[in-house]
Amino acid sequence: MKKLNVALIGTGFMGKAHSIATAVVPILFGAPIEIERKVIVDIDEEMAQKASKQYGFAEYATDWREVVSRPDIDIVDICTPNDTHAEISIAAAKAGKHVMCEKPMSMTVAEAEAMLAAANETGVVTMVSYNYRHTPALQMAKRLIDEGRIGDILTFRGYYLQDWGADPNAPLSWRFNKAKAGSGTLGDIGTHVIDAARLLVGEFASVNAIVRTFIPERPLPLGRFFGQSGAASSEKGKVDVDDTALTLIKFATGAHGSIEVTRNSWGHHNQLGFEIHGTKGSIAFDYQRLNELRVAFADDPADAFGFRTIYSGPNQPFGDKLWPVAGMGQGYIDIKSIEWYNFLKAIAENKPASPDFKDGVQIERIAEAILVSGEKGAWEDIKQSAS
Ligand code: SOE
Repeated sequence: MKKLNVALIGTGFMGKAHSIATAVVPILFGAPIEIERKVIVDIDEEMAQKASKQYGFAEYATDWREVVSRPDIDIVDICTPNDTHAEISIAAAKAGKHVMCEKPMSMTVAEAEAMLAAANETGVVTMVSYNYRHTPALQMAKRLIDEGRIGDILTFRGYYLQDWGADPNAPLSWRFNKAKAGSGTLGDIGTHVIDAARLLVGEFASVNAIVRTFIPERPLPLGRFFGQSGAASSEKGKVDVDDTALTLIKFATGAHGSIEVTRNSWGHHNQLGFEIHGTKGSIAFDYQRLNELRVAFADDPADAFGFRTIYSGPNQPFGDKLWPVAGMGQGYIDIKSIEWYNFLKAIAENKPASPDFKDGVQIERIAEAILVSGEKGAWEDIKQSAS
């Protein structure tokens, strides 16, 4: 297969992560397809130029529209704020480009459905960047579940806790603005746990949630900032999205569960995790200890029974391609690289990637149902089968 040229749109935090992943994926995995990091795009020319040098792209540009229609571009990698995902990815898919899109896929279910329809029209490969599911320990959890090692799943208890939003003086990033982000904590980080829950347990049948905004206004930011923190003015602006969502879940399998998400939990920096209890054992994972999977199997000898820890290494999924000794430590970039490896492999094999836009639509449906449930204070059923 010919070498494929990548255009990366967005030079912020995620642009940096995707740049490293696309640079190292051939080294770590032996690329399933040769790629060239061709052009990086930012509306700010100075940032685009700086990023092309720092992140190692051959060219830079300021207008994504010109770039996604270029005949020499094969893959469009969308790392921009949420309000641009639909427009860029529809244009890219219609131009026949494969699309990697940062999460959440879209601002609304309708947008996600339009993105999926555009991709279906041209048959391009798509992926939504729910990166945590590619963590080897989490993939090990999936392997154990699929092999029946913890029996039938009874309950899922998930969470994603961060603290960068806990300070009322933290500036009003676009992540607190409905017009830019679509929703708040739920879309930003809750969707990662929804993705993990669908992967490990299965489809959501209905949800019942408490959704709240703790800090209704914040200081306006002074200029653009990288990541979550930056200089702020003394003037304040309105927060019009959720700070937290606590959701009860009924899964289609009959299992039940809960997901708690907040960016207002002091001391929890980037803590995505879950416990899954089955008829024959339990599994626990916490991203702040991402190299560890805690397991307890009912048939372990009684005098040695209890949770024990599996350290990720060559015996876990993708571990053989990373580092040769368990416990050496895998990290964020390893996971982003696994994500890119899976995407490129799907393109090489002309198969759907996972999670793709179809998964993304279903995650948007669940997130929207959680917000509706929070408003109504009642159970909401989830529409199934994105086509
Ligand atoms: C901010 O909450 C954020 O950058 C999210 O947008 C990412 O998805 C998460 O991985 C880290 O935190």
